[in-house]
Amino acid sequence: MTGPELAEAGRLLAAARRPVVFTGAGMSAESGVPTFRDAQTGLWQRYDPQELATPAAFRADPALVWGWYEARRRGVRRARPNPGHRAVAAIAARLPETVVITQNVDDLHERGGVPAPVRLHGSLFAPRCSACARPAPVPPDLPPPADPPVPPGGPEPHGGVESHAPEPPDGPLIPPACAGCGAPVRPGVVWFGEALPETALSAAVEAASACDLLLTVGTSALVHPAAEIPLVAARLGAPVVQVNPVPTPLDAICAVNLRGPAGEVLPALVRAAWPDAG
Ligand code: BJW
Ligand code: ZN
Repeated sequence: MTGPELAEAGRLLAAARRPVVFTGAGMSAESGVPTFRDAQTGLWQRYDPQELATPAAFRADPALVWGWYEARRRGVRRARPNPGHRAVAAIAARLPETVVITQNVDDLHERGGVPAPVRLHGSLFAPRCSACARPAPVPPDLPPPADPPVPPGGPEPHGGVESHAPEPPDGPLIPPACAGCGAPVRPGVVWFGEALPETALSAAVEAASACDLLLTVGTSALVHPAAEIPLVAARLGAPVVQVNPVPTPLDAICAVNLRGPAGEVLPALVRAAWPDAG
């Protein structure tokens, strides 16, 4: 990331009234939540998505799949929003028409100060019946550490993972039964081959069509139809600014590519847009 690129992105953000912030797994990487496709650390380097993230995988081995998602949910509960999540919340506070669209299934945007992001791929915290779709309670677990309050204008708390009381070991876990029909409860996420939630997808397309800036953060832009959201904005003339340490298929349509981690680049971008703020 160079000074002129940051200055240009800051100028675009300061001029925007209806920005969209479109996020992927890289947004939460500095909170300790693994991405999917990064070399060394990505989940799909260690696990086969066909065995864990498809409806057929759940039918074949519900305990394997449920146990894997419960372990990930516990990991997310221990994680804290990082300065990038706080910076997205600062943008939304400054520009009330901001729409945050996320592919992430964690709850770090909410805990970072964005109350209702548009969720394209569901949530680890919304289990439902695999047969009748009745919402099911999130299994009880130990309370997470409280997120520290952000002092107005004060230093931003750092993200990261905190350890706390002992938890069940990772591994297969028989899913609870639906209170309505008795079928196994499944994670409330969108698996390969499943349709995205219609309301969320329409809201995302509508926001991307109407935005005057799209900021894409921490996504490889390989998974469709989500990856088309920045393309919709670009096609209709909105500038696209990308935050990612490495190139992606979106590079070519971006007005500015800010190479670097979200937890550092986004706070710098907010400072570049509004030098007088906090
Ligand atoms: C940092 C950083 C830091 C690191 N700071 N950055 C068109 C073409 C080809 C295929 C298809 C197509 N249309 C549909 C398909 C099929 C398929 C698909 O896209 N496959 C491709 C992978 C080939 N899509 C689907 O199946 C979708 N459904 C569908 O199309 O349904 C059709 C249908 C219609 C009607 C009826 C029925 C069906 C569903 C896709 C669901 C995706 N689900 C997952 C799992 C969710 C649950 C779970 O968590 O387990 O969603 S897959 C996974 O990928 C997850 C993510 O949301 C998604 C996107 O990944 P993301 O966020 O981009 O992460 P990474 O790891 O790929 O990238 C991280 C990036 O961060 C990298 O670039 C790093 O450099 C960067 N980074 N550190 C900033 N600190
Ligand atoms: Zn049911």
